[in-house]
Amino acid sequence: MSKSLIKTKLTDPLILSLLQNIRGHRSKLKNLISVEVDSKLSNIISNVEGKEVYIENEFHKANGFRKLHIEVAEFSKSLKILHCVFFPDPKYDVPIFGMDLVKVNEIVSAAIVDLSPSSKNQNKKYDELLSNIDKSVFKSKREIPGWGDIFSKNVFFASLKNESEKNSFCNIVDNYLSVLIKLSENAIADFDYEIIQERSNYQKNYCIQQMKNEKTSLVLLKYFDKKWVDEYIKKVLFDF
Ligand code: BLA
Repeated sequence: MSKSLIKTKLTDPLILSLLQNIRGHRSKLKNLISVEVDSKLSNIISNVEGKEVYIENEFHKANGFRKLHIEVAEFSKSLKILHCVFFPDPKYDVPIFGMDLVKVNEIVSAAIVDLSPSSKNQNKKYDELLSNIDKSVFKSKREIPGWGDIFSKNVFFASLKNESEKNSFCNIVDNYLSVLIKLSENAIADFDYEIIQERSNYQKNYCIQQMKNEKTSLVLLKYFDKKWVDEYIKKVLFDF
């Protein structure tokens, strides 16, 4: 069994329920182990008035995954973020699970989830299942920005306006994770160098594109200097 490192003082019910769900799915992975990371980068707390920061990270590895990362963060007691990326081990034909939830006071301005392709010939067995999930309740779907060509055609991106939309988003995340776990259970390691190389390049591109999202760095730059932010983005969020 792995330790849950996030002790979270966050009491946000939506973030806590997503966190619980993600951890539940993660616990089904074989050989799950937690990975220790320099505590200066994993737990970041500052109480300077008006500039409060609270960031907690969990890192694990498991069969089929090189890095399972969950982050919860709160800035100035008003901006709350749940960020999660499960990077597959490039030996396996498993997509990249990514989600981001951005909540300002009670408004969820951005809720995004995807199983993104990790190679040109990604296993498409579950595509139909993902596109059949009912997404009709959402009133404020959002457009994927230019850097988001890394996402699949089933990427979901919306603002969440009410309880029913919040619940539906939790269901979508749950469904996407169920598919991910199934795919990873059935995956067998490849040893073909070219296939592995191609998958590594896909992950590298995924990270490079994510780093073009200025909204991530702009928030961090309000609280930390540029050197720290660059290191955090390259080493903690989107390393390859
Ligand atoms: C948007 N990300 C945002 C926004 C903020 C952050 C403030 C703007 C909210 C909005 O447009 O309504 C900030 N996100 C963060 C910070 C961290 C974070 C500070 O994770 C971590 C410390 N972003 C990801 C991942 C995905 C992602 C894994 O980190 C998707 C799988 C997506 N975030 C994403 C997208 C947007 C966003 C698509 C909207 C960007 C836009 O519309 O320009």
